[in-house]
Amino acid sequence: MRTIILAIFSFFVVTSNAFSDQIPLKYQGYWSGKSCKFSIEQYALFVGTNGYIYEDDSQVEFNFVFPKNVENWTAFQTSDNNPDFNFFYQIDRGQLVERYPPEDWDGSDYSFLKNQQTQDTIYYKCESNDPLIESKYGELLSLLNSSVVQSCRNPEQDKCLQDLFKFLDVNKDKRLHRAELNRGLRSLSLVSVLLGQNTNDDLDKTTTFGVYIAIVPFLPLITQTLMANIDYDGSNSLSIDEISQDRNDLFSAIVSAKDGVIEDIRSLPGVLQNFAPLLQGLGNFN
Ligand SMILES: [Ca+2]
Ligand SMILES: [Ca+2]
Repeated sequence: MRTIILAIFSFFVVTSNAFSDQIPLKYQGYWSGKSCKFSIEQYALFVGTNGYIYEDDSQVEFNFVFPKNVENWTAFQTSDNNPDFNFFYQIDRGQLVERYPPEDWDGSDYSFLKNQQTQDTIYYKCESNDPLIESKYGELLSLLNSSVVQSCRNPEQDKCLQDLFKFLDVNKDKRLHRAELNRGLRSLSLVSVLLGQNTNDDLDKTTTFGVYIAIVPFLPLITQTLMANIDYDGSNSLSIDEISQDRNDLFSAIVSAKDGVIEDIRSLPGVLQNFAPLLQGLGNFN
């Protein structure tokens, strides 16, 4: 199971291999227009320790980022240096200023940071997350606020596993129950789908959510397989000892379960290409 958990989180490691430090605390939190109500402002930005999620009336955008200081601004660079997501931030009188480079930017001329050529976006700091954003992305927001991504980008596998366990163990009873495993898989799927749309310009947020909602019914099948093979003491829950054991015999069971799931998923839209290799990884890592 340790290798399975790591296979799942190698997904994060792969997408985040260029991380440096965490995003500075002053940027972390929930930002929007003055009223802080998404229904009024129609745009919102949540910044966590290692990534952000942005939503407006037409799109939703998620990225793991690593921050870089450039002339009193903080660049949120994505691990693949995607030029579509080159945003620069600064705090000015308590407000968050977001600036982006001019079109056809060469990637090295930072003069636009001094001489503004594009329209800045201004965000106000909100005391709490908008309930609408919280209900849609709550699991993702807690993942962004947890230490999981930071730990799992390092080769220290024990720390990754422990932090992942803590993140999954919502009621803190040191046992993972089915609902907690389902929640973990839902977070992972949402990350997978949101990152998948970054390489596909044709997707709007309705399509993205359609894909996510299509995945969700498959997740309990994966949970069921994990539980059936790893709950060694029959407690109907997983302890950290149980998920820390390497048992080759469980791989054959998982391979047969995920083959069925992948077959079903292949009939879904192409954005799931991110998700299928992840499931395949469950059988390939050992
Ligand atoms: Ca628990
Ligand atoms: Ca157990």
